[in-house]
Amino acid sequence: MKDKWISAKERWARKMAGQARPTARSTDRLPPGQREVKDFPVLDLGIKPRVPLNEWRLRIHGMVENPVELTWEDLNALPQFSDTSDFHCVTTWSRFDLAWEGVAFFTIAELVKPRAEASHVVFQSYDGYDTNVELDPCMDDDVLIATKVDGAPLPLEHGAPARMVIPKLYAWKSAKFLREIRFTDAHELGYWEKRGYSDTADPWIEDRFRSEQIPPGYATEW
Ligand SMILES: Nc1nc2c(c(=O)[nH]1)N[C@H]1C(S)=C(S)[C@@H](COP(=O)(O)O)O[C@H]1N2
Ligand SMILES: [Mo]
Repeated sequence: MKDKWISAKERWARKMAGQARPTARSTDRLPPGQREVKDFPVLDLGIKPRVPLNEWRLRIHGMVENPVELTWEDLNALPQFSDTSDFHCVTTWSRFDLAWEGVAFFTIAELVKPRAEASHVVFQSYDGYDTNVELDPCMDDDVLIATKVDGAPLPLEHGAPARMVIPKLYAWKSAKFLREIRFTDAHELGYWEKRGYSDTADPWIEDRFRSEQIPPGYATEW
C-alpha cells in the first residue's frame, strides 16, 4: 500500500517537473462511443444538498489505521494538488481539460493509512448517492478530492463543497457532495452499480454495464 501512494506521488512530481514522457493521447483522446462537449453538463439525482461549511465534515474510515473526520479547515490545510484532466460521462459526453484543485487521493491515503486488506473504496455523498471503486484506480496520480474547478470554488451543481474526481473512470464514479470515504475488503455496490452499471467503469473499453443485459425494471441514467 505504502509503495503505491509513494509511486503515485512520484509520478505526479515527475509530471509536474516536466520530465515525464509526454502522453500521446491526441489521436485516442476521445474514448469509443463518446462525443466532445464544450459546456460542463450537470448530472445527478436532482438533490443538491447545501451543507454550511462550518457543519461540513468528511469522514474517512473503514479498513484504515488512522480514521479521521475532517472539517473544511482540516481539508484545506492538507497539501494542495492541481491537475487538468478529461471527464467522460457514460451518457456519452466527454468534457476535455477541466482544471481541478484540491487534495490528492494519495495524500488522503498517506493520512489514514489503508490496511493491507483494503481492496475497495465506497464514496458516500450528502445527497444519498454512493459509488464503489477498486482501490487501485483511486491511487492513480490524477485522482483528487476537488474543491475548485477552472480557478473558482466548485459550484453547487458540480458537487460543492468537495467532490471526488477519478478522470480515468466514467464520471458516475466521481462522487459529488462528498461526505464519507470508506475503505473495505468487500465488494459492495453503489447507487448506479446496483442498477447494472460496471464496477470497473473503464471508458477506453466501453466498460459501461456489469453485463450486456441491464436487469429488467432498473432505471438507467439516460
Ligand atoms: N453525489 C452525487 N455524485 C454524483 C452523482 C450524483 O447523482 N450524486 N452523479 C454522478 C454522475 S452519473 C455523473 S455523470 C457525474 C456528473 O458530474 P457533473 O454533474 O459535475 O458533470 O457525477 C457523478 N457523481
Ligand atoms: Mo453519469
